[in-house]
Amino acid sequence: MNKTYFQKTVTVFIVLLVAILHTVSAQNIQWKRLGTDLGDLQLPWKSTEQTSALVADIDRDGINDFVLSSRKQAPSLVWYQRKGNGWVKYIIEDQMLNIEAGGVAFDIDGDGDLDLVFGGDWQSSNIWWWENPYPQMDYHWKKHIIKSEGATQHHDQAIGKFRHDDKNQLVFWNQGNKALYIADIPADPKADNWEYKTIYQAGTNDEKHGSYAEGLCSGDVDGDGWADIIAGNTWFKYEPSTGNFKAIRFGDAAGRVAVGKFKPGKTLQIVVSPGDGNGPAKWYESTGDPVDPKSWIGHDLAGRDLVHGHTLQVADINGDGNLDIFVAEMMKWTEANPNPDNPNAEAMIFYGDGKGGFTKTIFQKGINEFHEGRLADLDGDGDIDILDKPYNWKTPRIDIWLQNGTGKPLESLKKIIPGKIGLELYSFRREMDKDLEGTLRLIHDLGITEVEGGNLYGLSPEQFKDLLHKNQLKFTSLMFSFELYRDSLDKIMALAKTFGVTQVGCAWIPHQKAFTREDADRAIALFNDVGEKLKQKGIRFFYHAHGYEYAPQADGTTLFDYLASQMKPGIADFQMDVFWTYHGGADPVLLMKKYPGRFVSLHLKQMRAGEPTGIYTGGAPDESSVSLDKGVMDFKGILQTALQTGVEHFYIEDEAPTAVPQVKATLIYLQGLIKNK
Ligand SMILES: [Ca+2]
Ligand SMILES: [Ca+2]
Ligand SMILES: [Ca+2]
Ligand SMILES: [Ca+2]
Repeated sequence: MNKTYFQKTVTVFIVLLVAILHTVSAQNIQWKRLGTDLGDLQLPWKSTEQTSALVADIDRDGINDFVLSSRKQAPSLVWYQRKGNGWVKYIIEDQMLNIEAGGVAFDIDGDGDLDLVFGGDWQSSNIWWWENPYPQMDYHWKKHIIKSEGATQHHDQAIGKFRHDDKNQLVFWNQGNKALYIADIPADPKADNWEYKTIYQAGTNDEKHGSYAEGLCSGDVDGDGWADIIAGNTWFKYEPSTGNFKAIRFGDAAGRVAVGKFKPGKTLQIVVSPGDGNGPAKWYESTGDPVDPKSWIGHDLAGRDLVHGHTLQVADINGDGNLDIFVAEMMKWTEANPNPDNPNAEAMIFYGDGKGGFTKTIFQKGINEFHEGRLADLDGDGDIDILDKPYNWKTPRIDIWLQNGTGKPLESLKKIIPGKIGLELYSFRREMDKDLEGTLRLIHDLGITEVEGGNLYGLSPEQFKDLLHKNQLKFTSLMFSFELYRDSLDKIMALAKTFGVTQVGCAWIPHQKAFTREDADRAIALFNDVGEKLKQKGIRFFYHAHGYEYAPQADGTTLFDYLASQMKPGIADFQMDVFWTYHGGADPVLLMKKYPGRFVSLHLKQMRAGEPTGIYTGGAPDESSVSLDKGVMDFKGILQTALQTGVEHFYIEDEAPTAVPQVKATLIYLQGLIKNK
């Protein structure tokens, strides 16, 4: 056997093994189909042209609902409320409006509930928004006009803070003009006809679109902390100096777009699938500066051109902490043709390995038509399900696939709010320096009982403990330096005993410039050693990562992955500071899913918009901490995943000089998460 043959054989074997492992994990998902044809849901309407589908928690009960639109025949907009194990249908728009595919759910009027934006098709110059009647869910939705003149057809909308300030804008395609427009959400959004302006004019051939310019989403492509616009095969970066958007062509063929981080690093990757047309499904990554079009390279997903791949979604479908891609073709679009245009239409799931690799699986072939299919948890059990409505194949019709049926409903956040919400004392270090006793009293008055710390402000452990006790506070976690673990573990054990804590951590691994594998190895040896000794005393050790661990390595993993693989579970685990996780370019929710049971506690710390990520210094300005209700991360999802994955303690941390009022705002936000739930 020559060497090349041997290598090839080994490679083939590994590929097969990986394929088998992936098949098994994919097969562990038993998809349970529900549908209007099976009597699980009421038909939406009589219309045979079903255009868009959105998933959103319309009634604010913490479980997703969904919205469908149609044309040709009234009603043109309905929503389905998740109730018990089924859905109840409500009509939003009883007129016939010729609503186009696309649409977006967003709190347009800022009253706390999600409103809906949809545009008209080739027969209409309109874009509308409908006002959510919450809390009267069976009330009429009032319709408002965003655009009522100009060219027709508005396939796809997105909303975000694209102009680098606190205001949100609506971005929309207008296919009749091949133009991408932006409109500030006005101070009075109920006044008809918003002002809008062109940010991009699509050419005739250079987009390589199927039928027309389409596809729109938002995401922080370059990791500068601000949401960017991704449209067709171009992404748009706002230029504050000119007020314009720089168009950066990232891909050859355009179409539906979605973004996600399929491998570690600073930038997002972009997925394209042909919507109303044919072409490849590809994912694109920037190998250098994402502002440079030449830095982008594409990778084909399906191995062939897709036919009307109108469904494109990104989510962690199998819950392994790695993002997956769902792409599906249409089966029929020609109205006059009673038979399918594309009888062998496929729906595919590409399972990501978190390192830029994908395993293709076929979800359906030649059975169901997918058009604007959506991935979301539709039944509130925490796993990703699929919502679909065909465009005009066997319509009217809705299909829902529940992952492993409806499992155990997610636990209520009441389990941790307010009782388990503690405070990292570092947040109030400025106040404690001036008035230790008064600050501890303030913490008590905020309703907090559990605290984490390490600095005793010059007091003896007994004195500090007495002071905590006097204010009904208790240390549940203590932090010490790497050097103290290395040199004086007995001291740490004595302090843990005095304060009665069962968790102790270390928040920094000493290193020069970049954090290296050698640095990690030194830490692994120490953490496993002290972890064993602490475990014998009933104390659990954790390492608190600061972001430098998430830098991508040559093999597509991170040194955090390495730490997690080498530190022994139950002996040396982790505390997640969600700020530093995000700052290092990782996703707190995906990371908790990837390493369930390894995070013993969380630092609840929010990041302001405009703060760059994918930074490996472990340092940021104090002012970049904001209250949990502001900033870029969704703490509801983070807390829900924390509950699902076994996190035991939660400490609010706020490094800003305005920490006291911000922690107060954070506590109000957390109370809001359990209101009416
Ligand atoms: Ca609203
Ligand atoms: Ca950006
Ligand atoms: Ca996955
Ligand atoms: Ca589910």
